[in-house]
Amino acid sequence: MENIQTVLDALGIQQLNNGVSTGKVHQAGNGGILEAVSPVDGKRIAQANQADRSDYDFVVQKAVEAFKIWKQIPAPKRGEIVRQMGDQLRKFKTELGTLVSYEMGKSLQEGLGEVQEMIDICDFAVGLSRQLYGLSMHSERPQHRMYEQWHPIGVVGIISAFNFPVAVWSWNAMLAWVCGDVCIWKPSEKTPLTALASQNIIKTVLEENDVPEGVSCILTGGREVGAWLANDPRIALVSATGSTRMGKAVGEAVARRLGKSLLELGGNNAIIITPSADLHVAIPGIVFGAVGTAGQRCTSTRRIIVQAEIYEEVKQRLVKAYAQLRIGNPLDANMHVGPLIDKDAVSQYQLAVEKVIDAGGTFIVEPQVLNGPEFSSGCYVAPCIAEVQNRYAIVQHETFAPILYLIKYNDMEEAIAIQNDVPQGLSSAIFTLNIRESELFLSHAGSDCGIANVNIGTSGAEIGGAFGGEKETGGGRESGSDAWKVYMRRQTNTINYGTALPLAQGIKFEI
Ligand code: UN1
Repeated sequence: MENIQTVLDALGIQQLNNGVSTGKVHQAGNGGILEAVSPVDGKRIAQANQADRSDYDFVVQKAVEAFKIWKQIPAPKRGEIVRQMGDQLRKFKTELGTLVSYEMGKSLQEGLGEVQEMIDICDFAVGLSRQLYGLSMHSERPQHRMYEQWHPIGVVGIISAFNFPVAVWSWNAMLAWVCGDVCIWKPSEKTPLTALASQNIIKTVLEENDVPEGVSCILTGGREVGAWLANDPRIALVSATGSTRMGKAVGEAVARRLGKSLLELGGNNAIIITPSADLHVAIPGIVFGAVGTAGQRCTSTRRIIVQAEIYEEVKQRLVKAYAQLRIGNPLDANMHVGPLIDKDAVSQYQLAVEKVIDAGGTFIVEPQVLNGPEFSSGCYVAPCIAEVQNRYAIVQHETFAPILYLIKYNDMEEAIAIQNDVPQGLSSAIFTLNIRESELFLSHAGSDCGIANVNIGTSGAEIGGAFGGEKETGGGRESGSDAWKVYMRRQTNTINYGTALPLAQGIKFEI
């Protein structure tokens, strides 16, 4: 593919890439070769030399040293450097968006959208660099002043997933940098090239601003690199995005050493469709949520909970909408749905389909693994819909594939109970024009998720809000609002500007 070669050249990606970077030194790791294969056409794109333990220790040492310098640079000055990174990302938006699409398999539109999220978080972080506010309190003692301030926390380990191979890093790194932290990124082993390309894009900014070596590090590699980060007391915060299984392993290891973790894990996101729903808005919302990124977002719509009176109509409309879907090369703007990430994901899709049937579910849009020359990678599957019961074990489980479950409800309390009755708690939505229903859904008696939307779907969150969820989703929040606080340590300060030493709580102590 000639076009892809041009993109790789522009992004500095070669046939064999240095998989270890301190921001200044980009070197081959000693951990063996990591192959990047495109799910679009099954072709090997390029490879990287991944990190072994000695590379890991080399990088962590650089990061620890860099933190000593970086934390002393004023936050707005760090923000200025992040601003320049945003400008670089603007320049390379088309190339990086195209590589995201080719290496990961999401549509080009979504690949470009992902780079846009990176640009947006840079802008957000620049503003934030002047707004790392603490509170001041009134002391109970005369001539005393109390306030809290936020200090940089240290080295941040970022473990990201293949589905948002670069945006999730930027949500973490851009905030961490303005907060005064340094970052070590372990990208998904399924998408190393977009990570190395992102580092190449910001490299000139690091150089031109004399940013200390170690502020922006990359360690490509598999699960063991994540485990090293999780177990290492030198890593102050481990931010991990991915499966609940991975998050539990990371969370346990970090907790064992009483470190800090930010976990953003699986979702099992539902949309409630009430009788007053505007179906012209709801149907595209459902379909985009369920088939966008081939159902591989953590916010993908997995369950539709429909009121009995309109159940048949919604079902028919969904069947009709699914019949229009075009599946194929995601770089072709005419396609709605690209491939799954790899053949293993296809097996998971097939396994889930079997489990749905075994449990008693009925497919109303049939599942299928697609064959033929345009699907030669073996990673393309048909988005499907099954009528199920919420209690089925497979429905309780997050399958990273475009399988949509249809569930019937009678009254609103039942709908909310079904929505909440899964182990995960990331994103949720309701389509209604009834203010009582929407307010109930948003109330403490409503959705138990970190994200609850009205008249929009479950995916496609903006960076300005805090992103994450409850229960097995891990409880962490990334991106907007006050998510920055997890990247800093809080310090409470009490200052006595008087001539006496009154004690708190009125305690008398005289010597
Ligand atoms: C993810 O799938 O890990 O809300 C993140 C969305 C995106 C982020 C998804 N902005 O769909």
